[in-house]
Amino acid sequence: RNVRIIGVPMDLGADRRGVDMGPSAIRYAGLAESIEGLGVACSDWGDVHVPRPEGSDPDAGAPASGTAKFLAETETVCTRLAHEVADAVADGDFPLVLGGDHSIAIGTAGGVSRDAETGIVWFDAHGDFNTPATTPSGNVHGMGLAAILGKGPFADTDWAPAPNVAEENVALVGLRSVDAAERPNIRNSDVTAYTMTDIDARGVTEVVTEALDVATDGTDGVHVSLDLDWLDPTEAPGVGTPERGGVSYREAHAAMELISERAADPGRLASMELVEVNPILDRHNQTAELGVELAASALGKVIL
Ligand code: DIR
Ligand code: MN
Ligand code: MN
Ligand code: MN
Repeated sequence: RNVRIIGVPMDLGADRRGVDMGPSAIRYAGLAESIEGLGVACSDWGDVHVPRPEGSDPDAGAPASGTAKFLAETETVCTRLAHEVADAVADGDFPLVLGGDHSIAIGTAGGVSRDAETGIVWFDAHGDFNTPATTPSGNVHGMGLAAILGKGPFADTDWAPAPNVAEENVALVGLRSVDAAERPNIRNSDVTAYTMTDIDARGVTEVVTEALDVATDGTDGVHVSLDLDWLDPTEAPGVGTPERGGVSYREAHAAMELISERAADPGRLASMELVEVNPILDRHNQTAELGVELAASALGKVIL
């Protein structure tokens, strides 16, 4: 399968500026060359157009209760991205989406699940399970998974809930920062959530194997959503909301190698996205380079 790179220079869903440069930073770190080095064909389809925050109204499109900043623009961007991703899948390509803040996952998940039952493994320090009623920040990047699953006011929109993603097929991996009001949103859902404590106790191999079982059970394919703040900030300093106590370099690679094993089973890995890379906050593009390495591992890089 041909890998199709789609950039989304989106920063409207997060407070820290600079994450819009994530796609450039990841390309600069050698993504296409690295994939081609695996013997996998790769084409770069450029960036989805994203409006600038200057000149945009942060409150436009916000639901009556609570807040969700730049929701009108987020809808526009995610609708465009969903179209691009669905086109890639229809053409038989593998969509590899580069963020941008994590709100873009609403578009990726919508596109990849348009005509296929899709499981999701969501690697993140955060739950991204806030709704406009529970968000402490108003930032949509903290609501992406709730939107994909049609929680709260997202249920009534035609763009946010992913068409073919069942909660039972969603696993979160690596949680260590969940807001007090967000917690019941996760608890009262049918997603499976693995915290860093689970990884401490059971090891990354067992946890990720189980997460993949959740995401592949009865589905046509799996979407891997990789928020780089899943890793410890010592490895991935270039993110907007670093949280101490994340997975190590070795653990992250082990997880991606497990994903690649599932990809050997044709069609199981449906799509992947790398999000929240912020080169302004980074050290010498270290986080983008790490993202490239992890994508290569997920796509089948082997040592021997
Ligand atoms: C926080 C931060 N839970 C919020 N979320 C982040 O604003 O909703 N998600 N950073 O990746
Ligand atoms: Mn089209
Ligand atoms: Mn996230
Ligand atoms: Mn996060």
